[in-house]
This record gives sequence, structure tokens and C-alpha cells, in this order.
Amino acid sequence: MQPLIITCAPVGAEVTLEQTPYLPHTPAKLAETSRAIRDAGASIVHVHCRTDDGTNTHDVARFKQAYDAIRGASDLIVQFSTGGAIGMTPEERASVLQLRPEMATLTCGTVNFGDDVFENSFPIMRGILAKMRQHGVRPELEVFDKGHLANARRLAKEGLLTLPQHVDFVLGVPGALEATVQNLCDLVDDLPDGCTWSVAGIGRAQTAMALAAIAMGGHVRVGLEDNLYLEKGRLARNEELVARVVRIAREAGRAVASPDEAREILGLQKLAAA
Ligand code: KMH
Ligand code: ZN
Repeated sequence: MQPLIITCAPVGAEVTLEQTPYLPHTPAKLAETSRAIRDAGASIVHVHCRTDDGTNTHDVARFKQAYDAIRGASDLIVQFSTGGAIGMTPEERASVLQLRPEMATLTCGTVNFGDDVFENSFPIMRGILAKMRQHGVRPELEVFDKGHLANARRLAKEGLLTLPQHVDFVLGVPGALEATVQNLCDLVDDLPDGCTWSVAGIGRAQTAMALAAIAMGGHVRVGLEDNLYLEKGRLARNEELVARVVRIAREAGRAVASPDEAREILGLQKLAAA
């Protein structure tokens, strides 16, 4: 099996400062968290930004500050969100691609998202892919539902998306596919040839999905974006969530990838020496 790539999604767009004291919502806190999750064993950081008061923002200048802060603190693969927050325009969501992060997400279809709708029509997806191509950014395909893989194949047929890519299954969002091992197996069976994959289980499903992925040869995403708790009643720090996955991987005999090993697995260029 490949060494395990651990992605950490430390911020997200839904968690509030009132819910946890551990949300790294400023560039300085993101730098500190990047160092800690890198030390714990993460190789990719999935980035959303907030203003100082915790409000969601896709402001390009704020993302630049966050990118520089993370890069100053670690050699993690920096992956920007183009999903942003419910209510952002597609243009806002895609605007941060001009900063040319190594990777960025592309959610592969519209999906219910709690009481909201996370809109990713074909025109929205095509627009994001065009910007990714313009700026040389590698997509990570976010799959919340089984039909999203069919959408990815359709985009590939249109020529806008090259396959294979790295796919992240986001399982357990209220309104989308549930976080079960059976669903994960069905998705993996339906993956386009050559794709690598990770799974992000939402809430309590985070650890169970990580266990399954470690056993199946996939990769894992954890972080406060998806899950606030280390255990019932105990709020987690991002690095604790990463460290738990590393412990399980070790017990299972699965090596953990460094950022450069993850770059090799994903076909990304190595970081230029500073
Ligand atoms: N916050 C969600 C609406 C992504 O980062 O690309 C979308 C999301 C996916 O988190
Ligand atoms: Zn996200």
C-alpha cells in the first residue's frame, strides 16, 4: 500500500468561534496549526479563510496572507477550498485560484447541505475548472454523493477535466451520502481508473472512516471542518485528530507520507528549495 496521506481541514466554513476555542481563523493561527499538524503527521492542509471576527471570506488578499503564513511555517501541500461557504458566488469561490496553490477542491455536483443547498451546477464546475487550468492548479475532486463520480466522468468527456485525479469522499453530510463502509466500498469500486482517494467522515464518523481507509489502501482527511470532538464532550485540536490517525496507521502497519512523499504519490512537483 502507498504511504498514508493525511489531509487536515483545520477551519472550514461552518464551525464558529463560539463552538470551539481551537479554530485557527487567522493567518497567524493557521501558521501555528500548520506547524503542529505537520509535526503530527499531516501532509496536506485544506484551507478556508475567516476575517478576524470569524466571518467567512474568500478575499484574495486574506488567502495570500494565509498561504504565506502556512508556507513560512511548513512544507505542507497547500490546498485551497473553492467550495467556500454557502452563499458565496462562484466567481468569489474561484478567485483565489489566481494565487496558484498546489491544489484546490472541485466539488463535483450540487448537494443538499443541511437545510441549505451547496450549488455546483455544470456551468459552475466548468468555470472553476477553466480557472484551474488557466493557473495550473491541480484539482482534488470532492465527492459527496454517488452521482458526483458520474459528473466527473462527464466533465472529463468534455475535455475540461483530465483523469485520473485525487478524489476525496465527503461522507455523512446531512443531505448527502451517509458515512458507511458499504457506501465507501461502492464509491471506491466506481472510481475512474488510476484515481487515488481519501475519505472525510463527518462528525463521529471521522474515525470510523479513517479506519476503513487505512485498511483499504485509501487516504484520510480529518480536521475541525468535519469534526469538532476528540471524544464525546472533549473538543479536539486539529493536531490531536491527525495524531490519532497516525497512531491507528502505525498499529495497522501503514507508513505515513511526508508532504514530499505525498507530492510524489499525487504527481505534484516537489517544493523548490527555499
Ligand atoms: N463549506 C462547504 C459549503 C470545499 O471546501 O471545497 C463547501 C466545502 C467544500 O467546504
Ligand atoms: Zn472545505
